[in-house]
Amino acid sequence: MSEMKKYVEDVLAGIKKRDPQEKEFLNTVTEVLEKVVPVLEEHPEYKKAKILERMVEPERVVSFRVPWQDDKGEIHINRGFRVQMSSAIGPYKGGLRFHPSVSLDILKFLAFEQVYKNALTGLPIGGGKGGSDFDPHGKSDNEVMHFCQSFMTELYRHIGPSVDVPAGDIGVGGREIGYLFGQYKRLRDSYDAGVLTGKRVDYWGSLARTEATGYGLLYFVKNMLDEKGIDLKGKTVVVSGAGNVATYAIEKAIELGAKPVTCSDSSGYVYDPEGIDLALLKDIKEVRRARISEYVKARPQAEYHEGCKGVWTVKCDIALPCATQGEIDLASAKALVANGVQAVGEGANMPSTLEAIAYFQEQGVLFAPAKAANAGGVAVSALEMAQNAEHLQWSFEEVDEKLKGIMGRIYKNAKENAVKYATPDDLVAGANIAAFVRVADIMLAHGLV
Ligand code: NDP
Ligand code: 2IT
Repeated sequence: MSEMKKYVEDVLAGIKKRDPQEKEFLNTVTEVLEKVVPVLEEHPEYKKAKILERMVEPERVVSFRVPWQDDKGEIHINRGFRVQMSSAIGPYKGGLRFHPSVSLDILKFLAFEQVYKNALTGLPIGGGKGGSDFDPHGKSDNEVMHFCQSFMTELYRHIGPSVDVPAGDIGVGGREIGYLFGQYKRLRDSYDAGVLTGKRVDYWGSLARTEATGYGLLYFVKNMLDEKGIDLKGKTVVVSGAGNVATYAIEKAIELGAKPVTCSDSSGYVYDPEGIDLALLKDIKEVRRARISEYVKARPQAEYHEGCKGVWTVKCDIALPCATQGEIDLASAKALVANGVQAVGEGANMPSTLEAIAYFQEQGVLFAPAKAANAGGVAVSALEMAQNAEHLQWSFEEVDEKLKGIMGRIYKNAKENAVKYATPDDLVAGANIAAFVRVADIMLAHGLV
């Protein structure tokens, strides 16, 4: 075994030994480190400076109690976290997730991913992630507000426009960002607009931020298909999720002439052979905050199936997982390949297991990895920070054009590094290497910190 392969294995073994319960974190670190062996060989200075050991240890982790009272007067205690993984390139930047599955393990995985995703955008942002095991499903606006206020009452001391800038993720959208911002502003007595991104556009939010992750995913996938001479027009697309990322991936897919036929939530999935009715989807999820099963009441030709895994058995040309981590396992990958899938674009963070990714790549499926393909959201968050700093708001078209340019550059960068260090279509290696080198070089420039 080469010296650098051994170095990577030792670092991974160290994580396993220290934090054996952190399986998701170990998965994502494994994906990155195993791919960067060729650049470690080219740059022995990284090992000498113990860059890997530093990268896998968060700069800071904050964990706190979040007490709140529901509408009936009952008291609940949730857990809040912020993982500040790396400030090498800029203030910590990354979303907040409110979901019962949130744990330190999940947030360390997401924060680690975020560092390299953010590096790929080319914008001045470090990486972090936070959230709570609070479940917003079925809560009233008043309960969500009280929870957000309590959460921010601790978080505010750890964030700021040049310190750490949270945004949304699963369970955190414009409504939650509004309540969080209101409480931050009250506690600090200062209108620091750039402390959070994903704000509503009527008070310092960026146009096209809501659309950015889904649109960016389609821009990335289009770059990948164009290079192979494959036309997105007329392609059947299977999408999972029915939240922010899925909705705007569906919107852009339709705009580009493709036909998305599914969407899902954690209860089940919808298959609409005539193509998803976007207005209906938005009405159910954004206006009514209802379950996706409602869809078939208005579209009798559509089918609703309990359980979300079945979505990957629907025949398609392109699969876009946009719900959550680990949703495509090896069995689902095999079902997709057996049905002739040509490309997979990850809108969610780490939606494919490592085995599923390996299978797609072995079978010659074009694969767009999450940290490159879903970077459009955080990229427009960084543009929101820029607009906030100059007290201006850019037009939708201006932000969308910039987003298109950024996604094109991320694709080109990942592709060039795949060609140079791996195999030409291995965008997983290409993206990881491009991001890793940027972070590592800046860490070296900052000395031992
Ligand atoms: P939303 O909360 O808006 O939507 C999440 C969707 O996924 C919902 O339909 C939800 O269903 C479903 N879902 C969530 N958890 C599970 C689960 N455990 N099993 C099955 N379905 C589930 O979140 P987003 O759209 O913002 O986020 C989706 C993914 O995209 C996440 O992986 C997130 O990290 C990633 N991402 C988000 C970005 C953003 O800007 N928002 C940027 C980049 C990546 P239900 O309502 O039933 O819970
Ligand atoms: O996973 C992600 O990139 C996000 N949830 C968006 C983070 C951000 O700061 O906009």
